[in-house]
Amino acid sequence: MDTHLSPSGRLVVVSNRLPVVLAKDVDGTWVTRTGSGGLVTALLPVLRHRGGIWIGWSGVNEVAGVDEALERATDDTGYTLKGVALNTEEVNKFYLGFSNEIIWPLFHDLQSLCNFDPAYWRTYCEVNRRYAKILADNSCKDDFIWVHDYHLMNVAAELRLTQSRAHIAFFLHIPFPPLDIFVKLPWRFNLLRALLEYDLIGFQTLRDQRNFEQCVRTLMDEVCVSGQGQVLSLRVGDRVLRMGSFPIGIDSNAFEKHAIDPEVGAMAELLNSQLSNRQLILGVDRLDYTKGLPLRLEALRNALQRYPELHQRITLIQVVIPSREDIPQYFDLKMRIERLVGEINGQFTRPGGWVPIHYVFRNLTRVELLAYYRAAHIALVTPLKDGMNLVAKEYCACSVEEDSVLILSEFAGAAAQLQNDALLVNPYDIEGVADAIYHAYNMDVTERYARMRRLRTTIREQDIFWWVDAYLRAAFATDLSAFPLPEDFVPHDDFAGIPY
Ligand code: ADQ
Repeated sequence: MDTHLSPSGRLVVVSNRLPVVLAKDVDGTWVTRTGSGGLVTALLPVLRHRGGIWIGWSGVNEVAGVDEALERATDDTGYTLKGVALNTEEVNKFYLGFSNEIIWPLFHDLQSLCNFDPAYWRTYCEVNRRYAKILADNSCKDDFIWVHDYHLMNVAAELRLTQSRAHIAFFLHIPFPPLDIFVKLPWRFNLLRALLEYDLIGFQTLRDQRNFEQCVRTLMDEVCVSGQGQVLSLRVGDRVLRMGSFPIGIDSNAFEKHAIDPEVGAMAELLNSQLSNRQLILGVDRLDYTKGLPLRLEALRNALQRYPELHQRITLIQVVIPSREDIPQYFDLKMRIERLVGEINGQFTRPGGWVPIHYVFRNLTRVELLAYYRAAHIALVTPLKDGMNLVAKEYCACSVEEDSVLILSEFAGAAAQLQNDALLVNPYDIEGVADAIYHAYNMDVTERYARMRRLRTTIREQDIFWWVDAYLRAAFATDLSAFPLPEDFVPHDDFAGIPY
């Protein structure tokens, strides 16, 4: 998988957070637990094999004892963890401020929610400089440096100021917005110039890549884009860099294997028996305005109004994972969701019997999450915009009976790969989503099998290990024609509802 790295080169990963969670033991010493996300699963084996470093914020404000705890966590692993210290003000202005009150809404096409506070930008630059300094002190020119996500877009530019010539690549996990939206950013030129200091810029989808390309072509005279395929070449003065789209996958095998655990199976069976043979519709989302939860609930209400035969035959279990509740917008969103759930349940519940929406607001254990995935007959994944959306892929991987249906927003990155076999919907179209619910409910089992089998095959073939491999190949390949466009690619200005 990692044969593309230069022979002596280590892998240096840089992300906002380290891949471990720190907590205090009863005696006050720090203990660490390895995170469980797909990125961690994919990159830790490469780090173990090649050696390397993961640089990121520890997630705690204290510094005493943290370095020692991180050293203990990687004693015999062959790689090291390097913490970046952030104080409370930096967390507020860099993380909650610039990253989550500006870039997050703007890049999800919700510019009216942005708070373009100039102080946020200054702290973002300072914190990115700190990451770059730690990177400069801990890497050498043969290393392959891989920076992740929107919190750290300035790191390459800051690193170049230290005269570093290391190979430095970037992957954006969230969407890249269209030109008309991107230009609202007061620091649009600074940010584009900073991104162009990377050697490879990776996006989730061709659509994100094309948005970036249009911004660069329109706003930066000195940039020349060339190439035909999925990985393009950009010349900026005497520098040449690359950009490409690499849809992130999941550790599909691990999900499939865990989904057939007896404990998961028993819980899934219990869930279904409690729903008395109704079809279970599942939503699992972090509390976030990009996930389209109020519109999804309105769509369910619309389906129940227009298709009375669905009464008592379907139940929506909507799981909302608590997130950023101390931010007023998120707290308001939670209130809105809870009011809607109350209204819809008030409208349709039959006392002593059917309740159309079961609302769960808490973190789930892994067994619970997998049991919900496995038990559900239909998944409703309807974000207004999403870089990829891993829940859609995890749901399919866990649908081991292969008789379930995925309803997916055409504005989720995952739709580029799953569009042929999911039921694609526009999340803003309440009647359209309601029709998709009705369609999914009535879909016969032969069609369900055929669609879900193909979805699972795609997800299995393009898993997280395939993604790491494709990214590293694009970084080091000498011949970019090895990256042709997909056969169903839609030409540049042709929007046919297909999310490239
Ligand atoms: P993320 O929020 O990191 O987003 P997303 O794709 O939204 O990832 O998936 C959510 C993840 O949370 C899933 O992996 C799911 O299993 C997990 N999860 C669900 N319930 C949980 C729980 N109770 N506790 C802990 N984890 C839970 C960013 C972008 C996405 C992109 C990903 C990956 O915003 O668009 O898909 O990165 O690139």
